[in-house]
Amino acid sequence: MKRLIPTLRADACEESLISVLNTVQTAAKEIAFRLHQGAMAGVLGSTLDENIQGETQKKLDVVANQLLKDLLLECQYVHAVASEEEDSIVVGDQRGEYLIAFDPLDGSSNIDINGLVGTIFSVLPRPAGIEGEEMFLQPGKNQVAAGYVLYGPSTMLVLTTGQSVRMYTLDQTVGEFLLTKPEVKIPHQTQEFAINMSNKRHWSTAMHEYISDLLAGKEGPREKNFNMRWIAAMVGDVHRVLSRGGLFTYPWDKRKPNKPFKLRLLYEANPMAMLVEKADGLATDGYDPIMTIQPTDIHQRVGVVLGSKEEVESCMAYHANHPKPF
Ligand code: AFP
Repeated sequence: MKRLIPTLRADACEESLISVLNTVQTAAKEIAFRLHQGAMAGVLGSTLDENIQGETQKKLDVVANQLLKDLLLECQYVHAVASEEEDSIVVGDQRGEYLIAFDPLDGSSNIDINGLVGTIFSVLPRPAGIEGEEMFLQPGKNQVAAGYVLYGPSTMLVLTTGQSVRMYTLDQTVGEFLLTKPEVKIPHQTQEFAINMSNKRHWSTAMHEYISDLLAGKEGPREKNFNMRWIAAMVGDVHRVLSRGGLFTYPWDKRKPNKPFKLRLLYEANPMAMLVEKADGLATDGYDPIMTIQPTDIHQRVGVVLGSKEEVESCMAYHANHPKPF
C-alpha cells in the first residue's frame, strides 16, 4: 500500500505543499496518540476558558490547537494560520506561500464519551499585496488542498489536492498513513440524511417541508423510506457521506437571531465542500455553492447542505420555493 508522501509526489504536488501536508499529518499523529491515551493522558474534560466563539474549551481542543499551530508555524512554507480556537490569525514565516485554516478538534462534545472527533483543515494560497486577516477572506474555490483526520476506531486522513479524494489509514505499527481508498465517489442518490432534529421548531419553512417529506417515507411524495444518522461531529457525518452517500445539513435557524448558523465557513464548510465536490457530490448553503461565498470575517458561520448530488438538489428545490431567510 502506498504511503501519503509518495502519492502526493505522484500527483506532481509542489514540494512546498507536500511539506505543509506532512506537517499536518505529524500533528495529527500526536493528537491521535493523546486521544488514544484518553483519561490516562489527563486530557479529558473542560478548561475554565471559552474560545472566541463563546464555547467552553475542552482540554484536548487546547492541546490540539497548540500542536497544529506550533508545528505549522515552524514550517517555512506557512505564512499564517487561522484557527477556530484563536481570536486572530497568527503569522509565521514571511516567505511562506500558504495560509492554513483549521478546526483542531471538531466534535469536541464527543471527546468525553469516546466518540468520533476530527481535525479539519484548508490550505489557501497567500495572496499578493494583502496583509492581516484579510488574506484569509478568500472563497473556498481558491483552496489548493483540503482534508480532515478522523480519530475513530481507525485514524484516517481524507485529502484532496484538487484532483481525486483519497482516504489513508494510520498504520500504528509503522506510524504512517497508508493509502486505503484511492478514489472516493459519492453516489448521486441516497436514502440517508443527517440533521439535528431537536432544532426542528427553529428551522425555515423550506427545511420543515423538505424533512417532513423525507419522514413521510414510501407513503409520502418522495415514495421511498429514509433513514437518519447524527454523530454530532461534522467530520464523522461527512465521513459517512463520503463513504456511502447521504445528505448532511446544519441549516439556518431562528434560535438566536444574531447567530443563525452553526458551522464555520473557513474551518469547516469550505474544506468539507472541496472534498465533497471533488468526490462528485454537492455542497451548498441551500441556495448557492459553499465555495463561491465571499467571506467577510474569519470566524463567519454558514448554513450547510451537502452530500449526494440528487438529494442536495432536491433539498435546494424546496428552498427555491421560499424567500431566503438570510
Ligand atoms: P465543536 O466545534 O464545538 O466541536 O462542534 C461541532 C459542530 O460544530 C459540528 O461538528 C457538528 O455537526 C455540530 O457541532 C453538532 O452540534 P449539535 O449536535 O450540538 O447540534
